[in-house]
Amino acid sequence: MITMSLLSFGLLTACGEKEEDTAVVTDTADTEETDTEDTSDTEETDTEDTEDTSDTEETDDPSLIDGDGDGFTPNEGDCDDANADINPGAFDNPENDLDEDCNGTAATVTDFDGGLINSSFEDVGDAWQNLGDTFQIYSSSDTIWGDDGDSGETVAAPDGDKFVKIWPDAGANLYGDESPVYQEWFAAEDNISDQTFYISALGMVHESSLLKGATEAVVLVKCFEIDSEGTYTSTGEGKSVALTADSTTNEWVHQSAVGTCGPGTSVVQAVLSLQTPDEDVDGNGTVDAGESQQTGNVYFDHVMFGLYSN
Ligand SMILES: [Ca+2]
Ligand SMILES: [Ca+2]
Ligand SMILES: [Ca+2]
Ligand SMILES: [Ca+2]
Repeated sequence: MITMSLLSFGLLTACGEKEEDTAVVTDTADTEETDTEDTSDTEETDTEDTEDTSDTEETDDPSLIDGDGDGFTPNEGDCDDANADINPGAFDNPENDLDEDCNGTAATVTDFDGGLINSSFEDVGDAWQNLGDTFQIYSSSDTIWGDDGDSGETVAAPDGDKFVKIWPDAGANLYGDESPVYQEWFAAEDNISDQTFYISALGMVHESSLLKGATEAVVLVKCFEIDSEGTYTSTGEGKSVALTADSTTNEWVHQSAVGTCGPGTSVVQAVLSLQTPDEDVDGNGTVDAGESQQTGNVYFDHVMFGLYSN
């Protein structure tokens, strides 16, 4: 009996404790209520805050979200928010029928008074000028070799069997350290002033080209006004993203540039060029005035040049 009583007592106590526990829980519930009430005030404030941020949440509107991370929302003129290469700040490549800059028109390159060229150098003829003896057309080989032809490294021409090779030559550097070849058009009436021109080409700095450092293979649009004494003054220029000797890939790389010729322009040039920065050629530890690389070469093929419209 005693045991039973004890057990009952134990059970009762346990129940009592449980009740007490529950009571405690209820208490906490009370406190929670109070807490909730308390915090609900803050929540109201939070809600106000959320209303503020809800402005950002309203950006659930796709036209206000920069979906492709190119810096422009559709509302800001991104006409393809799933393609980061297409936005109002992009360059509109005139060779692909795409309106990359979202101005409503796909840019084009067109002829102007017979000025359009599209040269694979299969028929280079006398169309391209050179300054001094700065370029050579490879006509019999479809491969590129080092200067002495003994590097063992060869790269095929993009197609066909000709391309242009350019290298520095004493007296050939019309524009500082450039060694250019070019085609040149003179204004008929005023058809060149205030026009934008486009040049593109495949370019290459081959590892066997003997070039070093920041040496560049570039394509340029150059515009000039020529005075009565025949002096050329620049009225505009466009330069490609350069291929450098440091980033030699041994592959043909597409590069392009646009240049707008200002008022008074009387000549526009399509230029393919090798540019060499000043360099310590003699190894005396300093770069002396006029000291630059005088060896090496770059290659170009598939040049397109004409009027740029967008
Ligand atoms: Ca975008
Ligand atoms: Ca885009
Ligand atoms: Ca385009
Ligand atoms: Ca466009």
